[in-house]
Amino acid sequence: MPFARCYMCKNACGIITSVEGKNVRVAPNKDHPQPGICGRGAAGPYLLSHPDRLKSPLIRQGDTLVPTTWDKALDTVVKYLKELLDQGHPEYLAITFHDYGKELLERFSALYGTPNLIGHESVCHGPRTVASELVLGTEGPRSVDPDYPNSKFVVFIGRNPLEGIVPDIVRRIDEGRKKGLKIAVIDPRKSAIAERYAERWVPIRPGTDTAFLLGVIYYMIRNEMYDKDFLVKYTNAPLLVYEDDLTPTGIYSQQLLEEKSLNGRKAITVFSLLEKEGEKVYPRLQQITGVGYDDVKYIAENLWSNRPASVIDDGWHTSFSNDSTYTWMAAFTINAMLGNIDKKGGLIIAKKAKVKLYDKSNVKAQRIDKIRYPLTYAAFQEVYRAILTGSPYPIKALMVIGTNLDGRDPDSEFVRRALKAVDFLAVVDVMPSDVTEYADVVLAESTYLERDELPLPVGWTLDNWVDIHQKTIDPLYDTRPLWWIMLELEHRLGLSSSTFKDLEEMALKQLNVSKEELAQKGALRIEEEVYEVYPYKKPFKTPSGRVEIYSDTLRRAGYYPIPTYIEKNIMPRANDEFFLTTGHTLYHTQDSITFDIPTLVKLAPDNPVMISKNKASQLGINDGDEVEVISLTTGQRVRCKVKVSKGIRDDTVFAYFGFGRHARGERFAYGHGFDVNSLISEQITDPVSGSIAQSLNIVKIRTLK
Ligand SMILES: Nc1nc2c(c(=O)[nH]1)N[C@H]1C(S)=C(S)[C@@H](COP(=O)(O)OP(=O)(O)OC[C@H]3O[C@@H](n4cnc5c(=O)[nH]c(N)nc54)[C@H](O)[C@@H]3O)O[C@H]1N2
Ligand SMILES: Nc1nc2c(c(=O)[nH]1)N[C@H]1C(S)=C(S)[C@@H](COP(=O)(O)OP(=O)(O)OC[C@H]3O[C@@H](n4cnc5c(=O)[nH]c(N)nc54)[C@H](O)[C@@H]3O)O[C@H]1N2
Ligand code: SF4
Ligand SMILES: [Mo]
Repeated sequence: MPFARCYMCKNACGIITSVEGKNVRVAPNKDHPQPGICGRGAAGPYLLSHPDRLKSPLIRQGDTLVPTTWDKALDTVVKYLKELLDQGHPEYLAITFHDYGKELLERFSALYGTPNLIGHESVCHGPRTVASELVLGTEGPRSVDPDYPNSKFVVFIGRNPLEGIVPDIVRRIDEGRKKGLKIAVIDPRKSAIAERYAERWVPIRPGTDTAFLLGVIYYMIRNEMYDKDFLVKYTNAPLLVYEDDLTPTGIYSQQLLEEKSLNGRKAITVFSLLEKEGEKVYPRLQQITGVGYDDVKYIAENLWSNRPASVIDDGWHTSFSNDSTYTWMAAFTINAMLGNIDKKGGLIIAKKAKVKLYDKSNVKAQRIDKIRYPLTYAAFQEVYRAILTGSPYPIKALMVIGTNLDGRDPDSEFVRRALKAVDFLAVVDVMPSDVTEYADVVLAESTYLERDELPLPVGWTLDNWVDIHQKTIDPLYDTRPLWWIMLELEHRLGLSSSTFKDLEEMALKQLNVSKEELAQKGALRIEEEVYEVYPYKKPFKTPSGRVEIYSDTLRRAGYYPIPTYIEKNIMPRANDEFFLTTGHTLYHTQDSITFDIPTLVKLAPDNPVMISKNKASQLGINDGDEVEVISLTTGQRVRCKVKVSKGIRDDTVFAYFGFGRHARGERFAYGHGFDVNSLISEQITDPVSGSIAQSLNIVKIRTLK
């Protein structure tokens, strides 16, 4: 029976598949370190016979897309890409994707010579990832994770693992709870985890987490709740910086809290500077965050008394505010103050291998989003702007691989304008999406049950595992896997003559596993220590090798170098105005194929806007009423139903994202719910990570009576 990864979302959990008669079945692989399966995964085999699926490549003929051959589809793409190469501007091609295919796309971009492989992160984990790069020298949410099974106290900030799930993370949290793990949740809405698992729900005002965490830091410093040894030895908390321009002196003090004169200038330790940042907001904490000192005390004291088996979770979807990078710098700083890094029950730096499928890069130009946001992980809105304005340089061709831009990114009108305006658009997908409607060429991918893939490191483990993905059946239609498509493009552009086997060998070598053994077991663990490696045996991959609470990288890029709260001028100003917040539902995957699967549509058919009981009664709104929601930031409006709830702040409304599909090719999805991203501006960003401040948008709710 084939070992496979589930690709009903991008978590790639381990499954085993089988064929029984005409049916393909999927089941959890219990021997995999990250076993599937959730409801969305269980619905996966339906894709094979889905009436809407893409069955062959398509090419644009006037207003419609018509079936074509692979030769014609690929040659059309190659012709356009060759023109850009001939003009000496490979950077005019941008490619976007969502995790899946990363290694293949990194290779293609490097060989072709475009720096503009830009993912989805500005609407997902951009802020926590830039913070984790700066402070810990690690990367995305899979590169550090709490040791939930051994933890005694975990704080989740705007994270709801019971709906934004990875089944194995839920299992690990449950394992911890059986052993007494306590949970606190900071969220404007009483999310599923706040409702079902939390001892304390902190209903914070959207966008103000940085102030809250600086309050926690201030309380901890004032009450001497910090691991002095860890901070002195392994962080730059004792680094002296000049107070006038915050440049580093290069000198580490023996004390954490110190101010003194150096070379005729005032110098201050990073830890003292941090205390001052806390002091700035502490007196106004309640006014800024809408929550109280009691919450600060509860969180600080539980973290401290359970250390090092206590942790602030490292977050996932975190693009909420205009200072979200500082939120996560503050969160990582608190973890360092607890001395929990790489400790049992604390915050673990995942010990993972990496796969890189190319040696030499032909990239010469600067990545387009890095011009405005030099430290960004990805800020794809800069690509739309470049398409529409030609500035800072033009983007003429776009390749979209397994991501649905219209549903994904803010300001749907802006996105659609750019998709219409781009000179050439190629899309690789398994289903029609909002984006395929704009495509010049659609490259129909085989579903995950019909394709082999490269061996890769397993995503959500703390230790180093590698797994394999084998196809269950041959493609039912004229579709191809992504690796085949990318290699064909390479060949036809004269960039390589590599085969799948070559890439597979490269990957196996880097992962240090044999194909035979992998094929036998499905997943293999590569022996490596998990606990107490960083920073005790190996330095952090930061410039100083320490935890960088102060970042000179930030300072040199023109940003404030330590976590600081940025004052907000965006807030509801009238009784019918609210912060709009959004998030993920259990029954659907982002803005993806699940919305077009009838069994899942039945479970979650639309997205009512959630409003507090108190506010509903003030405005005369009842549960189930239809209202108009008008965005004061994009000027767009929608109609939807209301869900009245006790579990949300009075100044905030919430709706699940991913609904309101525009593509008529998706017969079951079309017409269900509304598109929250039409109400969210692409202009309000976190200037450090370039991520969208999704929760700093104000909507007006109008009754229709
Ligand atoms: N079933 C299912 N599972 C999924 C996904 C899916 O779509 N469906 N998607 C996957 C992906 S790509 C991701 S990134 C993860 C997402 O997983 P999470 O990050 O856990 O999920 P979200 O639903 O985005 O959670 C956002 C929470 O933040 C709150 N929030 C909004 N604004 C603020 C704010 O300013 N401050 C604070 N403190 N809280 C705020 C919202 O109320 C919401 O509860 O889930 C993954 N797993
Ligand atoms: N307002 C608001 N906006 C959000 C969010 C939010 O909570 N609120 N969440 C954000 C988050 S966390 C994320 S991660 C993004 C996600 O946004 P996306 O990246 O767009 O979401 P996905 O579901 O990963 O990708 C969907 C696309 O992948 C295609 N697809 C599925 N399987 C395959 C396959 O095997 N091969 C190929 N080639 N294509 C496939 C689907 O048909 C669909 O077109 O959205 C973000 N946008
Ligand atoms: S979380 Fe669910 S849908 Fe996503 S890969 Fe795992 S089993 Fe599949
Ligand atoms: Mo995400």
